[in-house]
Amino acid sequence: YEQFKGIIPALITPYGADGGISDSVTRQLVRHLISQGAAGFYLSGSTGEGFLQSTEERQQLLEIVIDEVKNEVPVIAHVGAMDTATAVQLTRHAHTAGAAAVSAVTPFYYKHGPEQVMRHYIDIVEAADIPLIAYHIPGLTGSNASVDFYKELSQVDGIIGLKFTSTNVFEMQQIMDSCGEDFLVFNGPDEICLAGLTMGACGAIGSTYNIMTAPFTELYRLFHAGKLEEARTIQYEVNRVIRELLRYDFIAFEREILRLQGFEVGSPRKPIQQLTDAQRADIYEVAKRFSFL
Ligand code: NGF
Repeated sequence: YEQFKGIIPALITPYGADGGISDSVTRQLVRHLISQGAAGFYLSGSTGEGFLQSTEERQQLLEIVIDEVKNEVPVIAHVGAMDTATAVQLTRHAHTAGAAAVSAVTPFYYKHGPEQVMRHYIDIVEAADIPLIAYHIPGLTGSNASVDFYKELSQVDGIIGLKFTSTNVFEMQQIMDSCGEDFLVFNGPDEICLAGLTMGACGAIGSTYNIMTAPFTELYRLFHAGKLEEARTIQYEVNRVIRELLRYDFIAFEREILRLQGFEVGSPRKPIQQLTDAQRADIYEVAKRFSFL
């Protein structure tokens, strides 16, 4: 699974004037991000607003991206859903469409025990011949899946890794230590990308790579070249932007930066924050200060 490494944007989903997925802007954005160093794409996750889209839309987006990317970089389809049936349906489609892998958050809203969560993942992985990357994001799902749970999960055929979105780097390291070297762990929180790589993450999947692909790609390169101080300087720089981003909903903020850069990605779907003119003006100042324009 050498192909899964590097900096992978959790793609913002571009919407057109009619509110649907924009074919042309999606292609434009994906091309641009590849030119900045994107090592793959992660679709319809939190950043991609997968939970605010219909099953058909999630499938449509995947088809557009795969068609545009061809085989240049791997495309990971997030198929996570509250219900197993939808996740299975999306997995079968992702396989047919030619995705490199699928990924799924732990099922949310209802409180399930570990056996049910395990069953959910096994049903997904058995649905089609495509590798699965589990997704731990307790801040949003409320999941309390433990290190031991992931150890067991890593032994299931076809489950190749975990996207770990928590700033608990010790827990991340414990998962890596328990699951073995072949189990891929992706860093989730972009603000600690370097910390995650240092602990052994194979790469990083995150939202701010939609707007800062190039510096993070350089951070990744420097880390692997053993230039830790230079990598740290970049992490500090990007974190100054993330600090500004965290004053807003991250999706609203990133969409506005992309719009200012000429990508008409549209507004996020409600109830995600809709920016006021004053907020747009503020983000414009941030964009200027941090040389996005
Ligand atoms: O939004 C969160 C919540 N995390 C994202 C990312 O891990 C989610 C992270 O990039 C993701 O990849 C996805 O599924 O779309 C943050 O937005 C970033 O580090 C700024 O805090 O924790």
